[in-house]
Amino acid sequence: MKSGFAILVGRSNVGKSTLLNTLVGTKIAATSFRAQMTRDIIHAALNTPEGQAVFIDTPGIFKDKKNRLTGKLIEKAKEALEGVDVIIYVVDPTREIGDEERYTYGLIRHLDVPKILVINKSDLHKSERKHYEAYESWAEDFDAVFNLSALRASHIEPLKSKVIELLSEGEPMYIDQQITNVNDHFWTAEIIREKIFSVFDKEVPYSMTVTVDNIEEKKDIFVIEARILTDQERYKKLIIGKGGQKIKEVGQMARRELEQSLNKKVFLDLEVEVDKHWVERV
Ligand SMILES: Nc1nc2c(ncn2[C@@H]2O[C@H](COP(=O)(O)OP(=O)(O)OP(=O)(O)O)[C@@H](O)[C@H]2O)c(=O)[nH]1
Ligand SMILES: [Mg+2]
Repeated sequence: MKSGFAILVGRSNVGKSTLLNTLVGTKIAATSFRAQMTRDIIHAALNTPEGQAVFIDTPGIFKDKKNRLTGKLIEKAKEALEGVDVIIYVVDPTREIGDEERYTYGLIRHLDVPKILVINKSDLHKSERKHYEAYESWAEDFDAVFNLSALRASHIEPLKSKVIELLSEGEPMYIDQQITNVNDHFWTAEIIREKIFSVFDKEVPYSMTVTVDNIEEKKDIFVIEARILTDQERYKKLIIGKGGQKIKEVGQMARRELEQSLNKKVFLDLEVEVDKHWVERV
């Protein structure tokens, strides 16, 4: 049987997490139209008759903002590259190849591991994918190139087959029903954080984290206790909103998605706290 790790790397927002979810057919990683959604290394295993590929989602490389969070995320992505069997380098053809892309490519270029180039967002009109040819001209540095849409799940099968083909023989890493390193608390927190990314703009998404303290399954309802931790009192006020309007909106969006996935009613107890040290724990 084939077995191994295939890592998804690239700039922030190119669609790595969307691709991870599409590859395994279930939502494991949170996604957002805002940069820097992913902050952790997330595994999702794909089992096929030929073997198992464990896809690794990583924080996107983001060079515009110099802050502690960004520095930590880049370090995590770099560390995750160690010991992988295949690199899937994901690019967004709507964005120009600039310093950030060259820096990102520089992280993997020298690695002696099979590399696949994924030019994502093929569902968008050609006129939006202005830089397609520029990325495609890198083809000779890669073992394979795929033009696909992670969002629409189009042209995904050839990528799966290629990854499996590039893996060596070995035992599967994830067995029984387990396909991910993500536990219920983490996953629930990510869904809530995803909703905060979609409700708030500017600095709020980058000034907070979510932690789930308790998940209790009762006969016909899940009772979930979670906290949003944020840097400053003024962000706490923004997150709560006038008369609690904003936090209510976040809570409702998260609850709806959680109920759908868990197939059960959810009571979500969501609090906001100031914690200046949350970044240290990322
Ligand atoms: N049109 C289109 N949009 C896509 C596609 N794949 C991802 N997106 C969108 O691109 C945005 C970023 O997607 P993510 O999957 O969160 O990107 P990421 O690379 O994981 O981002 P970070 O976690 O910040 O590094 C979201 O709005 C997605 O819906 C695609 O194939 N087509
Ligand atoms: Mg991501």
